Parts: sequence; structure tokens; C-alpha cells
Amino acid sequence: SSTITETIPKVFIDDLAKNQFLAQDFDEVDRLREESRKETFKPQYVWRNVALFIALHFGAVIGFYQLFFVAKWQTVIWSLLCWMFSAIGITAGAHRLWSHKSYKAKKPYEALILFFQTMAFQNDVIEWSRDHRCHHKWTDTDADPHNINRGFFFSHVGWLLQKKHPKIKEMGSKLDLSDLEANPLLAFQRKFYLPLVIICCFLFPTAFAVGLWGENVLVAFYTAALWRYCWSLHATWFINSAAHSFGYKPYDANISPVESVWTTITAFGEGGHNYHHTFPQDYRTSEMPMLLNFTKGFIDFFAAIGWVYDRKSVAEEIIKRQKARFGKSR
Ligand code: ST9
Ligand code: ZN
Ligand code: ZN
Repeated sequence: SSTITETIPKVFIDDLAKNQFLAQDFDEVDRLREESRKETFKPQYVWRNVALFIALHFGAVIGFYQLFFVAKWQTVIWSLLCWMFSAIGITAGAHRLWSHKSYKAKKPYEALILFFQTMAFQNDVIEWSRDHRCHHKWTDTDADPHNINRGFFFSHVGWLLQKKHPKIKEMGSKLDLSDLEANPLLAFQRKFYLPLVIICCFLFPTAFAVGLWGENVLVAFYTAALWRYCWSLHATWFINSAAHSFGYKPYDANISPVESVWTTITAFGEGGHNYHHTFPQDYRTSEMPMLLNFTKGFIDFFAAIGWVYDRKSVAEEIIKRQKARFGKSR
């Protein structure tokens, strides 16, 4: 049925939903939503971040021009590959492996993915996951770092340009992050984050193109480092902004996240966001076909060679039931 009435509970609670470690406490979320509605929060901008992001965008525009008119063809392919590597670091790594524990992996795989994640320069894994766990547990409240109720711009990038709402720190400090803090690779990344980012996000992509096919240093830097970094950021941020705004809701019509095909393409399989918020423990993050879920293919490949195991997914039967009861077809 496609009609959703007020009397239907927000999410279908079955054994599986109860067992997910990021399950929402609905009373708590309702209380936080109510509080969020009442107060008016005055943003406190961090001008250093504003200046850095503006500078990055100037660099990215130059890089974008060079990709078409100046760079060698190898550099164009390399820039796109670097986009893919950093995307995988976020989707397969920070997101599905570390934030959601939706599958398990052996150390060499973790090291590879951590390298990619550092290339993406989106904060260290512990900080990324802490914010992301807040986002799932207290979605659309003041304790959600990129609360969509504060507008499209805020949830896209505005949240990185200002001080965090005190509720994020208050509620976030209750999260259990012991799995991440006990991981020596993640502790190492956190400890040496800045030098590692300079190496992985900027120096490595540049040096590779200069060393292997003699690209001009500045051209390599503007394309494979700056343009690729800036574009990957937007592709990621669109999940927080667009995939919480424009799309359809086949799994739960009462939540803000949507299914969005075009953001799934730019985010290598993360645009099935209505599915993902309904079943956050599923390593596939959506029911989208393989072509649209590159990250799933990547994880499955490493499962086939034994580096990845214990992939969690939701039974077909449960998905069907959920759709019938709480989803809304287009
Ligand atoms: C970036 C991240 O871009 C993007 C994440 C996107 C998420 C996407 C989700 C969608 C999923 C699918 C993925 C699709 C991927 C597609 C890929 C395609 C390519 N809980 O932060 P501070 C406490 S980053 C608990 O300084 P301020 C904590 O004690 C871009 N506690 O707060 C902390 O200290 P410590 C590059 C928390 O001063 C203390 O507060 N990076 C929590 O308000 C201070 O924290 C940047 O631009 C919490 N959640 O400053 C940096 N949070 O850390 C931007 C904080 O020592 N960040 N605490 O434990 C900043 O400059 C600052 O964080 C700030 C806030 C100005 C934003
Ligand atoms: Zn998630
Ligand atoms: Zn979301």
C-alpha cells in the first residue's frame, strides 16, 4: 500500500532492527527533534575553514580547466582513478567497515583501505565514524552533525564551516567507539593525521603523475590533487544534502533520506540512502544493481580472495515486508 498514516510506527521493528548497534531510541529522537524545533541556534563561523575551502575551489577550477586543455591523457585517467581510490576509502572503509561494522576484514585490506581513506582527507576514521554514528542514531536533530533541517547548504558543507552544536558533543560522547579506539591502524592514523594527509592526499597523486609520465608538477597538483579532492568532497557531501532531499522512499516514507540514482553514481554506490537509513547494518547499503554499486563489487571481490568476510545483509523477506508496510512507491 502506498498510503502512510500517522498511526504506523516510524520504522518496522523486528528482531533484526533491534539487534543493530545503531538502532534509534524513538522516544529520545522525538525529544531531540522537539528541542531542535524550539531553539534558534546562532552559527559561529570558523573563518579559517571558509578561507581554506574558497582557496580549494579556486585550485579545483584551474585543475578542471587543465583536465580538458592542458593535462596529458594519462593524467586525466589518473585523476579519475584517484577519485575512485579516495571514494572507496570512504565508502568501503570509513563508512561500511568502520562506522557500521557491516563486514569484517583482514589487516592488509584494512591498511589498503586506510591509505585510500587518508587520500580522501575527510578527517581521520575515528572522527568520521563518530560523526556518522551520531548522524544515524539522532538523524535530523541537533545531535546530527549535518542535520538536514538546518538547510541544504548546512548539510552539504555549512556544517564544516562553523562550530558544532553542543548537542553533538553531548550526545556523541555517549557513543561506544571502543571498537575503533582499539584498532592500532586507526590510532596510528589519528596520531599522525596531518603529515599522512599531506603525503596521501596531495604529494602521492602529484608525484605519481610526475614520476611515471613526466607530467608538469603544477598540472599534476591542480588536477589529481586539488580538482580530484574538491570533487570527491562534493560527491560525498551530496549524500548528506541531496540524498536527504530529492528522491523517493520505498523503504520508509517517514524519514528524510531518499533513494537517489545520480548521487549513487558519483558516490560509487551510496545513493540508496532511504534503504541505508532503514537497514544501516547491511554492507550493500542499497538494493541497487551491481553497476550502480561499485563499492559492493569491490567488497565482494576481496571476499572472493579471502581478505573480507562476515558480510552482513538483510534477508529478502524482511526487505519486502518493510517495503509493503512503510515504504512509498514513486
Ligand atoms: C569532510 C567530512 O568532508 C565529510 C563527511 C561526510 C559524511 C557522509 C555521510 C554519507 C555516507 C556515505 C558516504 C558517501 C561517500 C561518497 C564518496 C564519493 C567520492 N561526538 O570538531 P571539533 C567533541 S571533512 C562526540 O574541533 P568544533 C570532541 O571532544 C573535510 N564528541 O569541534 C572533540 O575533540 P576531539 C576536511 C564530539 O570546535 C571536540 O568536540 N576537514 C563530536 O565545534 C572538538 O571537536 C575539514 O574541513 C562527536 N560527533 O569545530 C575539517 N564532535 O576530536 C572540518 C566533536 O579531540 N572540521 N566532539 O575528540 C573542523 O574544522 C571542525 O570540526 C569544525 C567544528 C570547525 C567543523
Ligand atoms: Zn551510514
Ligand atoms: Zn544520511
